[in-house]
Amino acid sequence: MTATADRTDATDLPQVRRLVTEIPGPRSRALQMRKLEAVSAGVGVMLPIYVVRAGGGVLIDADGNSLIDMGSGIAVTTVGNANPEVVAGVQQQVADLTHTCFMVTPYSGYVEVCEALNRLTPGDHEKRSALFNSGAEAVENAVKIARAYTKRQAVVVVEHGYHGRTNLTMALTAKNMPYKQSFGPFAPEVYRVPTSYPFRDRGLKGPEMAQIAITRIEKEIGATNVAAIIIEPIQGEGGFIVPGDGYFKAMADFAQANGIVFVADEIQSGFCRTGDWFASEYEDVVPDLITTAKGIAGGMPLAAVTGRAEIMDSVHAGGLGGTYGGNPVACAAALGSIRWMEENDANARAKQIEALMMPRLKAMAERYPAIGDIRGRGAMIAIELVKPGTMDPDADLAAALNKHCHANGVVTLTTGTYGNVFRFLPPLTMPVPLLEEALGVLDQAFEDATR
Ligand code: PLZ
Repeated sequence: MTATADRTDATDLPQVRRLVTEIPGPRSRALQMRKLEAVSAGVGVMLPIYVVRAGGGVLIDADGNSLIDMGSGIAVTTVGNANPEVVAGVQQQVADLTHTCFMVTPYSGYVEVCEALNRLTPGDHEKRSALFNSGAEAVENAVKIARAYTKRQAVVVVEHGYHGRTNLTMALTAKNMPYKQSFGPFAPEVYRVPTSYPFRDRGLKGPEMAQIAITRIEKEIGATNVAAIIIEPIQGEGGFIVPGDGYFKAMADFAQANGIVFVADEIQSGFCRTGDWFASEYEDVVPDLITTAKGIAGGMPLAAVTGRAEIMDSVHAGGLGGTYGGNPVACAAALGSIRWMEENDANARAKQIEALMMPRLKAMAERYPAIGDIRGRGAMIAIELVKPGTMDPDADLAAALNKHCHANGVVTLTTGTYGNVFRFLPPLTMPVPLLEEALGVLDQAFEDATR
């Protein structure tokens, strides 16, 4: 652990938790008043501290508070916020040119990002990539590509899945509130089958859950009607659900045996988050298509679909695109981010974070019976909270812990269909002492909430 304990990661921000006002402080509160007057109420804010700088493992707010960042802006700033490699690439690019539209007059950064994606994603077959602006847009395009290739229409997703907020991806997303309520009608030809959720599957193993899902596909949809099966290897917004061993592989094998395009949505789990470049690798699954976003570009908006050349090339020229997809500045950020991951053994860092957190969380579970489950891999770890002695989700406790952590300078996130999962997504540049301090604050939060 010492290898990471004394690293500096080239941020000049002091790596400390330090509160100089209450949270949120007066400047943030004033900005939040303006937010209420200027920004749609539909755009919620979890913790209204207005951030002015960030790096390493901290966020600095407008009042000068320094908070520990245990969320990475929802798994985005994996390489650290304002990572120097990203900043340098962006600054150079933005001074050279900001935009041409790749579909009009191209530039090399786009091609280089696609080359990197083709090289780093699972499988050594020939691949192609296409770039977009957001995760939802990548998932939508994966569906377009799979339909064009298979000439089939049905899309299969799983319970607790999350794929975005656009119309098609709302249909693909499981949870109603807040994502879908009042926004229908949703896109047709989307079918949901069981996932593997070991904590709640009453002892059923991964392969058994896959068999239930497969039977549903065969009997209710018909395998020959299915264009794509889309699954997150570890479900993010659904509650950091790690499927039972064998589930993900069985679903991939079924898809590939039936001419169905198997799409791994690695938007949250990809790019070294779980201790592998892509979480699919854990079960040696080689997806036909893989969607990426978030961690790919150190905070700049970029997303991609990468996959088998014959599938990706089956779309007519001009069928994929968009004004900003693969913007040169976002591509420069991605190249900086990927270089940092390769040069700094990002996967080892994610594994170190897991090795530090797991025993601490297990020790807490001994003392706090509300911790029903601890799960995740690498720097994608969560605890599921229940009413002690039952399986009943305790969303109130998750909210109370979150509130305590926020008030004490640790930016934490909850997740899950039942809102009862407390998740950790630290940047891989998180200094070990800060990570330990954040866990100490969580421990105190449990003391307070369960006393
Ligand atoms: N697929 C697996 O995790 C985004 C959503 C936050 P976009 N997850 C965070 C929120 O409340 O909007 C996500 C994901 C997976 C797709 C997406 C969508 O990515 O970049 O938010 O569109």
